[in-house]
Amino acid sequence: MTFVELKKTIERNKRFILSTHVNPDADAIGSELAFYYLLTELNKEVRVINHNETPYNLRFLDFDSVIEKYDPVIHDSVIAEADTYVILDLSTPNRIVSMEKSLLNFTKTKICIDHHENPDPFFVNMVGGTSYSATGEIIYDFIKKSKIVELNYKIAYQLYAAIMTDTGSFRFDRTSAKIHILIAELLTLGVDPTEVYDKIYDQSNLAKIKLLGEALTTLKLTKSKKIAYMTIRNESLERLGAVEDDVDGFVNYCLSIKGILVGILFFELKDGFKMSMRSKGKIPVNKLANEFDGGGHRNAAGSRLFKVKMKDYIKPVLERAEFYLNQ
Ligand SMILES: [Mn+2]
Repeated sequence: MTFVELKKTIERNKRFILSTHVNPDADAIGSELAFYYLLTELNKEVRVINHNETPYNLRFLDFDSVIEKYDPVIHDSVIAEADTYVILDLSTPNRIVSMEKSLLNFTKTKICIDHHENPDPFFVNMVGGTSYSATGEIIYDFIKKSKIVELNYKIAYQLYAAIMTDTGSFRFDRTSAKIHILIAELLTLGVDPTEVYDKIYDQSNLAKIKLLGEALTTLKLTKSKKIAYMTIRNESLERLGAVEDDVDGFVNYCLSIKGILVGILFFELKDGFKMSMRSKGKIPVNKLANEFDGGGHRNAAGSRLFKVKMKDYIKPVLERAEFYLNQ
């Protein structure tokens, strides 16, 4: 679907439902809210309904408290009365989890705005594509090219959070000159980059940082010195008062070591364990994850195994990781 078609669809319709993926990140929440402000400028009726509650470090983005947590009793009738269902930052219906049925049953206009690979053919009206660094960048382009609304501070604030986080603070490989130019425009509209970064990233609980400290003391390299791995015992979480989500991002410390090409975090759970894998360049950690019932992308993958002991898997996983290193 082109921007021209999207603009026409918006102009023709009145009641909109917006939703995003499970465990929403700042691109998910920021894109939804930017699109919400765009639609409300045009006097549309808009409801933003998500499977999850907004994570605590992203609640500041929802300064007008518009995001609702999906409850079929309340929302199924609201969705049935809408004429347009827009999902943002995902392109496979099962990633809205409890809301999937409401989307599959929706017979009126469905629109998907996303930048992930391999969108599900279920979505006929796709906007965006993999050339975009973030869903927020698609919305920026749409606003600029269609001139559907004027860019304002509220929209710019959401788009900044979306694009800053999805580009890894402007360092991932889709960070282009164009991104920096559009970011300059967002800052001109009054967005404070120091404030947004601090609110998203510098709000950790003490327990999380203590857990990171313990994880880092377990860091080891394999014989090739190209693979770094860490282990976290379930006992540590309980003792420190940390939660499963606190472990997000720890694996990246493995890749921050000079010469390391693959990083693996082994994370023990009550009924099994989880692995997070990261790699540089062409090393396919998704293939490694596949061998252990997992999956993902070439440079970021993972797996969760039930009813097995983590210690029995560390050696075989590292051996297979060495294999992919040498492919
Ligand atoms: Mn995204």
